[in-house]
Amino acid sequence: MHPIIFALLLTLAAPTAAVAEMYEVKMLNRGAAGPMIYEPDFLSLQPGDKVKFLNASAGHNAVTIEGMVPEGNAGFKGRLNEEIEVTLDQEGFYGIKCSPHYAMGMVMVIRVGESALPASFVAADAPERARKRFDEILARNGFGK
Ligand SMILES: [Cu+2]
Repeated sequence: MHPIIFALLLTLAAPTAAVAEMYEVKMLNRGAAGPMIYEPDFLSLQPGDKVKFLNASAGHNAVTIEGMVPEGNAGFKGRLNEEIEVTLDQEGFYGIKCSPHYAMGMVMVIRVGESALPASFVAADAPERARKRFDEILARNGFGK
């Protein structure tokens, strides 16, 4: 057999490695579900997948919320108008807020892996409107009380 064809067959036979996915989240002044919103507001990822936050409207950012990241995780902090791109390697739930619009309920949830919703995530301190949106997002995705 020609060596090049042989090499090609070997490549085809090799098991396909898990390819990291890239997800995009729009930061919006107004979305289909209301004002000051991430679209989508929930993502379920595999460890190693990436998320990029897009400036669909100006004046937003994406920051992990204290007490709403997996144990020992440093989280991330995008600057205002920064289209931050993050790789999420650690399994668990991540609560994300827009700093200027946290009190208006601009939050989202990312689940990495197959982990269950930790009680600490539900108990973490959040402004009333943010908490209400968290509850709604979690319930809609099967993590309700
Ligand atoms: Cu915002």
